[in-house]
Amino acid sequence: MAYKLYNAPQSTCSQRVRFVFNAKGLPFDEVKLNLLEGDQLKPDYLKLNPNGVVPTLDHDGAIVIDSTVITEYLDEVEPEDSFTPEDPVARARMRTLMHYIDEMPAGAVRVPTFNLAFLPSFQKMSRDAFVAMAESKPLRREFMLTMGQTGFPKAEMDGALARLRRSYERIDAEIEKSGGPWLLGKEISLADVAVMPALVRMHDLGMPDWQDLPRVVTWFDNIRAHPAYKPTYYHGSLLSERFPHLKERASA
Ligand SMILES: N[C@@H](CCC(=O)N[C@@H](CS)C(=O)NCC(=O)O)C(=O)O
Repeated sequence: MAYKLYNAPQSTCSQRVRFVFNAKGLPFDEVKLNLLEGDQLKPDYLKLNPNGVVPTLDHDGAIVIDSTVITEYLDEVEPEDSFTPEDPVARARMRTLMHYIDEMPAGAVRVPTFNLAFLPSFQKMSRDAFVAMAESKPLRREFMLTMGQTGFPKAEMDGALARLRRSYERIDAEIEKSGGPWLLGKEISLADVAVMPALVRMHDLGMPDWQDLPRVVTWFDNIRAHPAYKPTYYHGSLLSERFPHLKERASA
């Protein structure tokens, strides 16, 4: 059973998969792609993942893409230390939350990420090079062109931050409903793993806008204390560790 994970240290979607591997104590080979240099858009990689994004899992030659699909796949083929409830109703609830998370915080977090962390790199490019790079992206072409080389406008940024805030409130409500400490109750599930990187990212960007929600504060402390957290967020996995201009933003 050999696992090869094509991913990127700071990629939020990759962090979900690394967390599950680490929590299960499964060895995996990591192929690190440089997303700003366009490794994810090279023809050989596009054959594996036609979306031109990370992560991609190669399991003995079987290719699985999309981070939430990969985490579910891993939990099926390596059921020990399961992240999936046995009860079908609870399982459905977990999947509902995973869909919500992809729709809301995971999508919204890209706006502050790009504006605050990646924009300076894009601003160094010529207009032609930037447009060519944006147009080569199968999934994110329009996203990149909307951002342009001046960044997302304030209304877009405000909208993303509002969607993130509503997501924290939803997490709070879910924990209250389940009794916590995790989203579905006593056991950590793939829904917790799915939402983790968005909160870690906003904390890293110095905008942890959930300090008035004690259940979310505790959830965040708990996930950072999980044994899989440190190996997942090895040095270089936080944007503030890669982009010196973010250092002063990041809180301790
Ligand atoms: N739905 C996909 C989204 C993957 C995704 O957006 N990956 C980002 C990094 S977190 C990426 O590879 N971006 C490269 C690009 O935009 O060119 C998943 O969950 O795997």
